[in-house]
Order: sequence, then structure tokens, then C-alpha cells
Amino acid sequence: LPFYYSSQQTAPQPPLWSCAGGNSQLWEAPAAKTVKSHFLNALFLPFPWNSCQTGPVIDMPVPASFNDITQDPSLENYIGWVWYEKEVLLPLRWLQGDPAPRVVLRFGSAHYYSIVWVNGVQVVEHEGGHLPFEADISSVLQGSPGALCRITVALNNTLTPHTLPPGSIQYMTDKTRYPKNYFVQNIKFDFFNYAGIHRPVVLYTTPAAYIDDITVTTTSSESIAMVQYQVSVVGSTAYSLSLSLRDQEGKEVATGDGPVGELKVLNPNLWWPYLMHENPGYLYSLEVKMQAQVAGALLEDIYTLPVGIRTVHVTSTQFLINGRPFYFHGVNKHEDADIRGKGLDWPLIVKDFNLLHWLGANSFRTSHYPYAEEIMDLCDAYGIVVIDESPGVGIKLPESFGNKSLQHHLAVMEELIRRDKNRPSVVMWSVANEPASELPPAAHYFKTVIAHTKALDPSRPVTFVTDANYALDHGAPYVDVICVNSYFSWYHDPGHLEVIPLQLTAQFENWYKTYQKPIIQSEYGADSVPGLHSDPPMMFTEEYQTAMLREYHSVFDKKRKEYVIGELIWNFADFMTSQGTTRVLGNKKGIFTRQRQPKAAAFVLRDRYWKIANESSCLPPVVTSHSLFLK
Ligand code: GCB
Repeated sequence: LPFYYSSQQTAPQPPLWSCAGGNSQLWEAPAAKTVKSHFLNALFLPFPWNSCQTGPVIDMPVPASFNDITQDPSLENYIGWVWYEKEVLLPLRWLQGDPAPRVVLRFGSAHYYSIVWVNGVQVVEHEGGHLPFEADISSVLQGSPGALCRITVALNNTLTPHTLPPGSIQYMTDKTRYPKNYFVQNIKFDFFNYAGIHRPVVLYTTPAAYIDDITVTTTSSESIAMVQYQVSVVGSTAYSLSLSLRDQEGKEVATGDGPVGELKVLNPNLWWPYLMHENPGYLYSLEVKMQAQVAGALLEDIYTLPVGIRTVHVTSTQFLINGRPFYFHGVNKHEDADIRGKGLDWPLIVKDFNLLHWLGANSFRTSHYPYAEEIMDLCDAYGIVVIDESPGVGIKLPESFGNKSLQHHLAVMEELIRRDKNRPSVVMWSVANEPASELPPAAHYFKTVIAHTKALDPSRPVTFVTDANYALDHGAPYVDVICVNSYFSWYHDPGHLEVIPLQLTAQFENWYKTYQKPIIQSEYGADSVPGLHSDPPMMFTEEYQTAMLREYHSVFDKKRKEYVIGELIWNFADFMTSQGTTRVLGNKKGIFTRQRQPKAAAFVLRDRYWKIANESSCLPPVVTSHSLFLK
């Protein structure tokens, strides 16, 4: 839905929350009436016929980042509050009935801190840029005349040492060099801090009593699978629940009732990863039906959940899916594209899945934050295996290991697990990327975050991704799988490809000797500017990128016979970063360009991934046409 948008600073002034002096405005909500008056004119701007305004109020697409939408450089690098507003006419039946339905306003995500009003009444605040949040707005609507629903959002992208990801605001006080009140946002991660309403905003209804949550776990032996379920209902204590599990032909294979139980499935179709089975990503559908008596009325709520039956286990040398060794041959991604920034974009999403299929990639890590639910749905359906990562990227400052940050990290893991716990594609949680895990407080921090994650979801292994020295890492003792990033011959010994065999072998052997846990090479790569060539290979050329990959691959091939269980290239595609002397319009370590065209490295990786897939006993489908990917 198109939203109106303004970056005008009505209240408060940037930055949102001051890091200096401790006078934090982080939680201070701007007054709703300011919003109302400010937007009075905007309410009548017709979209999309009106083009961009030259005033403070402009048309803004949702979902999208606001940064790259205009020609205004101050908007591109803007830090502070922005405002969005939209009016929606609701169907009258949504507001009638006894009891009236619940009307819920849901945001797929908005970066970073959001305050939402409906018809001038604050309905929800949310911290965190990559997970959904929602508000029951029924009572506000009942108090408002007519069916008009004015949604107003104040959004702030300022990052502090206690946000996830963390950042800091630095005031430049030297008046001879900087204008008055000049400040910069510092970050310790390598992607552009895009902001805006990044994922779809929806209004939906439920009955006054409704299914609030469902948790499903699965176990299986050769011929029998068990689907354990737990359903929570809100709004009534006098309810009944019935469950029906159907296969892809629509045939009912098991039934159950009550809030907790187990469904038995004979001769189950297991959920298999792409290229591990001729029919990957098999999903049953679990229909959960609730009936409740509320104020003399019979209410019914039905929710249908896709269910994949699969198991995950980790040994000291292997990662097992359905009891069979799984080798991650995949990628790291970003949500990133021209113009829309981190805004959800269906054509881009489908293109990326087609490229993953083309490449023969069976997995990716959601580096470095949870991706859109729409993307995760396709992973479930296509059998693409996911390491689901929290936004814990760039945790480097000592103060980011304190209790305030820790408590927020725990809350984020709760939100992430609540959202993704039922997804068969998610086989492991990653709680962070490259934290300063050599600092002593990292021990307590990661012990706590990982224990909490396991308590919330005992069915999946947990990791974080490290670039620390194996002997100094205080978090590694708590992970199930060692995920290590290294950039030999790039950030270390730049230009010296010949050091890779020795250094990479030592890396694996040192980690394994210390922990006896399986290892994933969770990042490796080199920047290349598409079309830049040299032979012998030199840094930033396509030849250097491919040569580096080949050096890494020869070591992987030796070690994957032992305990290396995966390789994830950095990165699937070029992506935007902050400006800096080592970045030429962003990070160029993609094997595809930002416009999703292959560099030479994509073909090297494609040959390799299909070769690895063909080594497994179950032959993958032959790639003959794109029809393979349409299920
Ligand atoms: C890393 C980071 C990733 C960067 C990459 C690079 O270790 O995890 O976010 O983009 O290196 O290219 O520097």
C-alpha cells in the first residue's frame, strides 16, 4: 500500500536518542496531536497520481527503504525520525457484530524503532528492524466515528550501543571543522543502514476468541512420523479445538483435538532439502479449527499451517537431516537492491530463488538479520535450508555486552523463534555475526543467549558466526556447530593466493582440535568489479575472485571428508554499504552483480555445487529448464 511520508522534524529533533550525557529520548513518544496537525494536508494527496512533492510531505512507497527513493542526499543519509501516514476505509462489517471482530494492524517489519497511532491514539511501539509487530486496534475503531482508519507511524533509524545491530552517535564538536550540532552515525557492520517500512503492512480480523499461537515439532522413523502440537487460544476459556493434517493431494492423514497432542502419520513424505530428494520441500497442511462460546455467540477461528516433517541432529563430524549427512553448499545473502533498498520486492525474491536453483545452492544464512516471512515461506516450499540469523551483527563495543543489551538480545530471540519455529527450512539459529567474542564478557553473554535460545526451541542447534582466533573465542564453547569466517589473501596477505592452502588447513585443524564440533565455512570471498580482468589474477578482477574460490575449494574438498559440513560464499550478490575507502559503490563480493547478473565466479560455483549434489546417493533432478523450479 502506498503511504505518505515525511522526513520533516516536527518532534523530537535528531538524533532520536542521545548517546551523549545519558539524556536518552529513546522511549519518549512524540505527541500524537503533532502528527495529526502535521499531516492534515497530506491526507488528501492522491497516490499514485501525485508525483513527489517538493515540500516536506512526499509520496512514499511501502514496502521500501526511503533512502534511495528521491534525489535528496540528505534523505539518503538521514538519521532520526520520519513519519508515514495513510488513511484506509474499512469494511463496515469489521466494526459490527456482537461480539465485534478483532481488527489487527500488522507490520512485517519497520526499521528501526516504531511508534504507531490509529486515529490519533497510540496503539503500539516496537524496537527492532527485522521482525513483525502488530496491534489490536478494535477498541480505537469502536471509539472513532465512521470506518475511516488513519494509520500514522513515527520511525527512527538511530542505532545506539544497546540496539541490535548496535551503533553509536558521534557529535563533531570542533566548530572549525563541522557545522553546529553536526553528528554522524557510526556502525560496525558492512551494509547500508537502510530504513523505512520494509515489509508489507496488513489489516486483518479474527473473532473475539482466536488461535493465538501454534507450535509444531516432528519426529520420524522409517515408516511412522509423529507431529507434536501445542495450540494457544486467547479470548475464551470455553473452547474446543480440532486438528486435521492433510497431504499435498488434500487427503486427511491424521486428526486430533485439544490444545496439546500428537498426530501419527504412517509412511510419511519427509521434508527434504533441494537436491537431496526428487521431491524436496514436501509440506503437509495442518488445519486448526477453534470453536468458542463468547457472550452467547458461537465463534470459529481457523488457521492453516504448512508442516514439514523432518529431523535435525548434529554429531561431532556431521549435520544430519532425516538421519542423512547434509552438506551446506550455499550462500550468504542480504535483503538489498537498487532503489527499494531493503524493501520487500516480489520479482527480486523470485529471481533470487531461481538463481539459487540455477546455482545448485541448497542453503543460505540470513546474514545478518531475519529475512521477510515471504522469503522464508519459499524456503519451506522449495527445500532451501536456512541458518536463521538474528540482527546481532557488529556487537563490538564493551558496553554492548552489558545487561541492557543482553536483555534486548533475549527478547529478539523470542520474537524470532515465535515467528520461525514451525519452519522446516530453518535448521539452526545463529544468534550473532562476528561479535568481539575474544572480550571476556562475551562468555556470559553468549552462554546466556544460547541457553535462552535452546530453552525456547530445544529442537534446533544454535550457533554464532565467529572471526575470532580459535584459542581466544569466549563464545565458541556454547555453540553446537562452529561457523567461521575468513578472508585469507584478501584482508590478510592481500594478493597472496598461495597462502590459502596452509592457512585454511590450519584454521580447520585448530578449531576441530579445540572443540571436536563440525565446522561450516560461513564466509569466504573476494571483491570483484564486473568486467575487470587480469591474468595473472589481481585483486578486484573476476579472475582473482575465481582463483581465490578455487584455492578455498581444494581445501574444502579434503576437509569435507572429515568434519567440514558446509561452505557459504560471501556473497550471493553485490550490495550497498556505507561509503568508505574500501567500498566502490558498495561491497563487490557478490558472485552476481546487484542487478543479479552472473560474474565469472558464479559459473565456477555452479559447476562445483552441482558436482557436489551429484555425488550424493540420491540423484538430483536434471536441470533442463526453469520448469523444474515451479512447483
Ligand atoms: C565479514 C562480514 C560481512 C562483510 C564481509 C566483507 O566478515 O561478516 O558482513 O560484508 O566480511 O566483505 O568484508
